[in-house]
Amino acid sequence: MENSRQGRVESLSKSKALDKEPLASLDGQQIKKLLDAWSFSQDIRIYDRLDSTNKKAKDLAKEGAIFEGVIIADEQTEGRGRLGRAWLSKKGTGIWMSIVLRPVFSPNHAAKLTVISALAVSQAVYRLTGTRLLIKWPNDLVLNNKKICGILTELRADKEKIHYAVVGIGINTASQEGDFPEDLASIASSILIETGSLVDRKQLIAQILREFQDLYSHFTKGGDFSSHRALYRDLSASLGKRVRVLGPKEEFEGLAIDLTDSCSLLVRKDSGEIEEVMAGDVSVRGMAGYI
Ligand code: BT5
Repeated sequence: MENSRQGRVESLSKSKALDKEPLASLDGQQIKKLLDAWSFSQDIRIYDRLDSTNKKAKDLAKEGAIFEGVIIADEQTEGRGRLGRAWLSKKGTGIWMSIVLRPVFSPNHAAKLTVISALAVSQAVYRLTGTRLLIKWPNDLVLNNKKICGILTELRADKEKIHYAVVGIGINTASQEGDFPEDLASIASSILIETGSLVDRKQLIAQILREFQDLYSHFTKGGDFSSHRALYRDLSASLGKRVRVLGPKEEFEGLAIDLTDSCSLLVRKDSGEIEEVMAGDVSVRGMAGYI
């Protein structure tokens, strides 16, 4: 499987890549045709422009207007990252999508959704382009030390039950150097900039949903997360690196040594003490820059 690179990538000169294929001209039927009959991928809704696919997904899920499904936009005017940060989502330059799920597992496992999504994106990009995106804990995918993809998982849940989960995935596929403002230019990039290849967004969306479904059902049906964890370790850009953890209350440095089964990062401080860092309201920076 690892070698089944699908030749659907068109190598284009950067100027030619300006003719981006219009995502909005696709209808969900075309993506569905690439997929088998899985519950959440049977309801695929594509918009020209939304404020945020996560916001739309949450509104629809809350109203009961969508059970499980996928919301995609060609452009977001108010794309969101974690902690209210903004996510740049220019028209036609990437994949901005949110998956609505109704997981039956406990909210304690919610962080696994972000890991499953990160694995799905990395696997899908690899299958289509032969390029490996690495995972920067907890929710970034990087290539050549630049951020290519960010994931935002949001839940409506009480103590025992998740009412719905929305997994937002943003991937810069076709952004060009000039698309990023100054503050992002040193940390952000796209598949096109880094590889010179323009990946077909429709194919990539379908492949991500396929990978996601496999990884998700492996966990929900068998309760097994060990293979996800092993894959995550292989793809990690964080493990074995010195990191600075920026939490709401404290900041510290140490060596990122492992990922736990509940998707926390274990960091060994210089004192030898091991700290378990939970995803959520922390940021992690490498000592030599972003990674
Ligand atoms: C994330 O947050 O990385 C999660 C991003 C999730 C975006 C998707 S798009 C579809 C769905 N709908 C939404 O509204 N959101 C989701 P965080 O770890 O907080 O990182 C945010 C930071 O990444 C920003 O503060 C910038 O520094 C940087 N950033 C913003 N836009 C970027 C881009 N297009 N590419 C790379 N980095 C970016």
